[in-house]
Amino acid sequence: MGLTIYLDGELVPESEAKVSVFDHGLLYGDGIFEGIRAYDGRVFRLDEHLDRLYQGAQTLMLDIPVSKQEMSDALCATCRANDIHDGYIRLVVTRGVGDLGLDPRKCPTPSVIIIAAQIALYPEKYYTEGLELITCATRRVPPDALDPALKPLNYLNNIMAKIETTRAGVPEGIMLSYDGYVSECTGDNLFLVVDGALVTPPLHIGNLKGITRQAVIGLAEAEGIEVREELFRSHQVYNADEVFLTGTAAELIPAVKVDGRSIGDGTPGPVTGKLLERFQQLTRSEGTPIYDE
Ligand code: PXG
Repeated sequence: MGLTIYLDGELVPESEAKVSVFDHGLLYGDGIFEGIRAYDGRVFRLDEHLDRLYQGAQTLMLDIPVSKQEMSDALCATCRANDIHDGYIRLVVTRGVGDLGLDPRKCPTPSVIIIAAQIALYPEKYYTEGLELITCATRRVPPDALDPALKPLNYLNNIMAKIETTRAGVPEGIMLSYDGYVSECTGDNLFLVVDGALVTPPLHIGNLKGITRQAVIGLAEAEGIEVREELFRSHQVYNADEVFLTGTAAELIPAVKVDGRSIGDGTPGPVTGKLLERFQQLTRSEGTPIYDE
């Protein structure tokens, strides 16, 4: 049985959820998206995801045809239609149907798509044993070329790096900024633990302001752990006490080997473990209710 999809104001069966070949989301990657989690019948940090989406739309001069409240209602209705309590929600806004030129003015109506599905969780051993990472040759798009605050439908920069990690036989990889500083992973933010403090690259070098990143920073501060946003290179990663990734799908995943160097003692570290536990408590203690409570 297929899913029920929200498409432009209607809930339709997956088999009828189709977009035009003239949609500029397809022709040019002109559009934006969010990946969101539901835990135990509630949507985690929905307002933050909607703020990021609507701010991206403002920058792209993309008029989302529904208000934030209507979007929130539509997203919860889509979850209910698919009986989602714990799941992964993909929210997509495309520029809509236009002609074969770039000009967005030829696309009068953006399309809104919401997919609410069961989540394909990462294997348990990622959390218990930790990941091996490589540093990718593909550099992150510089922030003066495309603002990293956007989550554009064109993810080719990240996909090029993902192809490298797959060819190297590892699940994730580190992307550097154009001038060689550590930026983030292909679909996750990156943190180091150094002498008990958390260190993560600042947003201005071109990484996404991840919702999970922000939540983890808040949790660390609440635990009395010092958090610093600073620039660093691969050397600091190789010599960190702990390394972990954050993302909506990943939550927090430890990395224990980077470019063949063991991190710390080569096993997931205690600070990562503590923050993962706190994050899992957080996801189950707040959120926008999908069902009447
Ligand atoms: N950096 C990048 C480049 C991302 O795409 C994150 C960080 C983490 O952000 P959040 O807000 O989720 O904490 C992302 C988001 C996938 C996949 O299938 C991952 C993302 C988006 C789409 C697909 O791995 N990551």
